Amino acid sequence: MPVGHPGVGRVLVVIPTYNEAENLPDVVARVRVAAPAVDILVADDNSPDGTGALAEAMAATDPHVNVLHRPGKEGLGAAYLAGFGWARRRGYDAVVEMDADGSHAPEDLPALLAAARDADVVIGSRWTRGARVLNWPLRRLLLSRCGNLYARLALGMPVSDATGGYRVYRSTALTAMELESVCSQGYSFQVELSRLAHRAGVRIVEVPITFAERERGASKMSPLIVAEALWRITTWGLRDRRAAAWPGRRVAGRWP
Ligand SMILES: Nc1nc2c(ncn2[C@@H]2O[C@H](COP(=O)(O)OP(=O)(O)OP(=O)(O)O)[C@@H](O)[C@H]2O)c(=O)[nH]1
Ligand SMILES: [Mg+2]
Repeated sequence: MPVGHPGVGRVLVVIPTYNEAENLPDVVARVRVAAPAVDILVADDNSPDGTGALAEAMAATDPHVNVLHRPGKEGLGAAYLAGFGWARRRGYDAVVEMDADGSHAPEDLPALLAAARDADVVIGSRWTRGARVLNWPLRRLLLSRCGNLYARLALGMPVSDATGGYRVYRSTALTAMELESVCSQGYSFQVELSRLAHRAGVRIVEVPITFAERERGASKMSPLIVAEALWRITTWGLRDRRAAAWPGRRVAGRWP
């Protein structure tokens, strides 16, 4: 009898949380209905609103739900890396990234997992044919479109939604991706992982999703997070160009 999801294996959905008490129960319940065989790990950064305790209560009644309590707010990237490590130590075959705010519809998860049968990384994309983005203000649409255009041009990646955070990674891909070099704290984490996957030569596919603006709770998006992404994408782009111009030359440190 095969274990987990057909063609993919044992799947862990990692949901990073910071003050998502209003959203988490609904998202967890929807994941359990949409993909009953997957396990869930809530990676909570000691949310002041009690999200961690709420997750603990769900875990107490459902063996598919687990909680990773982290000491304090360290950013999305650190929470995901801790979740990936948790999955690796327990032998999961694939890890899913999903936001807790309802923007990533759990109902799209079966399509992402189906695509993972023939791919190493599946990106739930807002910017491929068939995708829908609901209730996003114009400034967020523009930020996402321009950010993705810049990332694609700077990094030369054939990915239309490099900033999207609804993804499936096969564990073999994560192993190939040099995660120890990851330095992003905020949402540039998604671009950084796209770049590492592209550089590792793993198979990346994009699947259209329906993305909706959060209805409850506060966004953690900030000008600092946008600035980090811009800075890092520029740095990686310059570094890649320098490496292409002088192949074989050793590049010291993190500066391009
Ligand atoms: N553990 C942890 N989770 C975080 C942190 N920052 C954000 N998150 C979670 O990461 C997910 C995405 O955060 P959001 O605030 O929705 O960010 P976003 O989706 O880029 O921005 P919006 O479109 O404005 O919602 C949510 O589940 C957050 O709770 C953090 O520092 N630690
Ligand atoms: Mg969000």
